[in-house]
Amino acid sequence: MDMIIATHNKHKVEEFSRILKPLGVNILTADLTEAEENGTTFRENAFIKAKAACDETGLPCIADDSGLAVDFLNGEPGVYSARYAEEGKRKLTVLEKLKDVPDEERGAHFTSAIACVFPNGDVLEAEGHCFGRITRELRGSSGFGYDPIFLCTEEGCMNKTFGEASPEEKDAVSHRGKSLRDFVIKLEKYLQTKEG
Ligand code: ITT
Repeated sequence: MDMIIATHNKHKVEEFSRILKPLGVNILTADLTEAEENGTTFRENAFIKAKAACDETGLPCIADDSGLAVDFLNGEPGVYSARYAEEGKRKLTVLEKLKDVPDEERGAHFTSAIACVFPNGDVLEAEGHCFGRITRELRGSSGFGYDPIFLCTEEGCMNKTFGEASPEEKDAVSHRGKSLRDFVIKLEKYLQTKEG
């Protein structure tokens, strides 16, 4: 099935296509108006983006709202991950804030909330998390955003940052890999109910 992704982040388009194509969902992009992300949770913001895109296109639209929560910073940057500190200095700001923090207190996790809105008003939602630690310096240049400072501690990508991991290694354990695989299970059930 074809589905429009409501994002202005080209890295998300790449990851969605990579993860969803083998599962039978073909991701399309559209020139969409940027929605105001004024929710207070990942879930609310994912819905806002998917609903705005569906209203604009009249087609099923899927969106991701995601971010990094650092334990020592009480969950910051969280839903503000894309707007945290100065552009170009986001990763370094996190490293600086954790400068004197010992390894065992550097825990962090990524969250990805997915919302898919259909023109008839139906909504499917899914969520995924990935756990790790904040490094002491930038490591690797793959991926995007906070990837070079996120040291994954999950089986399959253990002790590699997402900046050092291959796309396959990241997708296997990442918040977005998990949320999208869960989404596809829900989508299949939803489509079966519709047909039946
Ligand atoms: P759209 O809203 O247009 O989809 P965005 O980048 O603004 O794009 P979000 O509001 O969901 O998306 O913010 C997510 C931010 O969290 C993103 O810009 C990164 O800084 C960070 N982030 C999310 N997933 C990440 C990942 O897999 N690797 C590294 N950083 C990630």
